[in-house]
Amino acid sequence: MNIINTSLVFIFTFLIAQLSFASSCSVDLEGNNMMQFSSTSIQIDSSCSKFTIKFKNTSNLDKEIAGHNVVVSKSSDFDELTNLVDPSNGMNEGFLPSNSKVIAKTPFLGPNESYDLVIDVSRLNSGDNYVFWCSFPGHWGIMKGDLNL
Ligand SMILES: [Cu+2]
Repeated sequence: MNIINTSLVFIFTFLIAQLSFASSCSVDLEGNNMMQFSSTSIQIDSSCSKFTIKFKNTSNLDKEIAGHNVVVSKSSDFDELTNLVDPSNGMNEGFLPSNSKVIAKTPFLGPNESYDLVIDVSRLNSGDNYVFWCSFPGHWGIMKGDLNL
């Protein structure tokens, strides 16, 4: 009987640990009508192997006029990457060419569209500073936040 009780406690503790682990490896993020993200800072727990930004565009503007997306890069690569933004690269690419300095990105989203952006945490170093930003022309001056491990 004692063994069974001990086993149940162990299994229960394990399940709770899994649940809290899962909840800490994702965050909800919205982009709105005012060209603002709902958060300006994202902290990733180093125990996460993958981290998901659950992004939703709550704006009512068509994505061709003012779509929103999320790009993750090092802070030090931000200027170089924003200079590469060109609509000829397409909405699905966030107007960005293929570039190894882009750690993760979503397509541009229109009203009420959402996208789960999965970040490979092994690509982040705890000593470096990262940013998440919207690569729609004119947006990243405001739509930019810090992301750290
Ligand atoms: Cu935007």
